[in-house]
Amino acid sequence: MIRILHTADWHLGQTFFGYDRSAEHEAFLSWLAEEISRQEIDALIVAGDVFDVSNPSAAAQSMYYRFIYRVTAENPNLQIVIVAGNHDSAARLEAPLPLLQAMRTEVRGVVRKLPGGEIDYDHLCLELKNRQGEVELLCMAVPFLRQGDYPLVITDGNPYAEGVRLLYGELLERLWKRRKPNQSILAIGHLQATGSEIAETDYSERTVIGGLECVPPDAFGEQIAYTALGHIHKSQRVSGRENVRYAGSPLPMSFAEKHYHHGVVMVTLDEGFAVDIRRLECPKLVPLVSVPERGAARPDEVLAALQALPEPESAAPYLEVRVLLEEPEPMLRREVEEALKEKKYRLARIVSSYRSGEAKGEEAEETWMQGLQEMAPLQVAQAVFERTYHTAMPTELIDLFEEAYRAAIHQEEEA
Ligand SMILES: [Mn+2]
Repeated sequence: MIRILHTADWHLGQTFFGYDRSAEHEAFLSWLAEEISRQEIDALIVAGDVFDVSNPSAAAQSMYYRFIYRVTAENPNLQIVIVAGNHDSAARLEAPLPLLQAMRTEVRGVVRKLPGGEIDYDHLCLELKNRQGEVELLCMAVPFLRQGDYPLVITDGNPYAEGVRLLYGELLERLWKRRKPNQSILAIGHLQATGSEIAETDYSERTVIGGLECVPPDAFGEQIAYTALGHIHKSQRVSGRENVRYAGSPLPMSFAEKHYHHGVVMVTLDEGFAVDIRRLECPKLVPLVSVPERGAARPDEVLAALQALPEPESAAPYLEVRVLLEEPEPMLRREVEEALKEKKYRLARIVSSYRSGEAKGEEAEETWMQGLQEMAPLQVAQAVFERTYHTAMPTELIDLFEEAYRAAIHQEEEA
């Protein structure tokens, strides 16, 4: 028997609308350290996006190393496997590997190539030991895959999805060959699986438009006892499969995630199967509050609701204010701040929606334009196109836009 904790998307160093979150990250890591000891965890699996940005601050890095040192010192048999996510710098995350290996911690960020140019599959295969010190878990530690990281597949379909499927297939074949009957197989990945549920107004997951970069869940073969995924912040099973999961982020990354249950997944594996899978919910240190609770309201209603906000019981909540406006109101922010002056709330953002000028009659009552913050980049481009040319954006342009968007995001991540 071997027991793992699956977590992902820590986004250490993230600020929330300018507010420092280190207290929340510290609280999560200290809760996680306690759970690792209490639940007698053999291996901690971190499925990518350890840091929020590719060049994390000294404070964020220090928090990360202190955590690894603490849990491996407190639990002399604990093993850790970390893969890089799209927010991490693959090379930077791997740089301290020689030191981390001394603490039974493996990191995979870069997909290495053999001298002949073939993918070094063996480097992505790891062995994890049970309490008795025997290898019981064979692990494919796959980081977020960029172009060139996965095998090239000539296909009419989606070369990314097919390449990723082939890569996991190759790894599974290798592991299955050397597997002993009592050993289980674990897959790790940082990707978007087809059919996974994301928050519609949330772009922190950097969901690529149009579902082009989705990986079908059958890429993870039936012989895999458990697939530990990262990237999507909402904890979920993939396509109803109990043993293919996103752990979800431990902290809400946006207001769209405020109703999620944030936590980690504990999995017990035995004789080739995940015999017990349960979620451990992590404590929420700072609440997220929206005024009004749903939708948006007129300025006078919003200001009255702000004045009526109860005193928070613990840490000052992050507050989102959503207003419906007839026309721009330059004094609005001042008035909102004034209403909150005596209150222990952290104003994160004011989202304004305007009545759409073109809508007429009854329709006008219901038609409000979304604020820019609520829209995906493609939606913004489509709206401008429609307004300018009075016709929908043609598919070729949508494709070009998506390509340009991906290139821009990629450059930003490489930077
Ligand atoms: Mn990610």
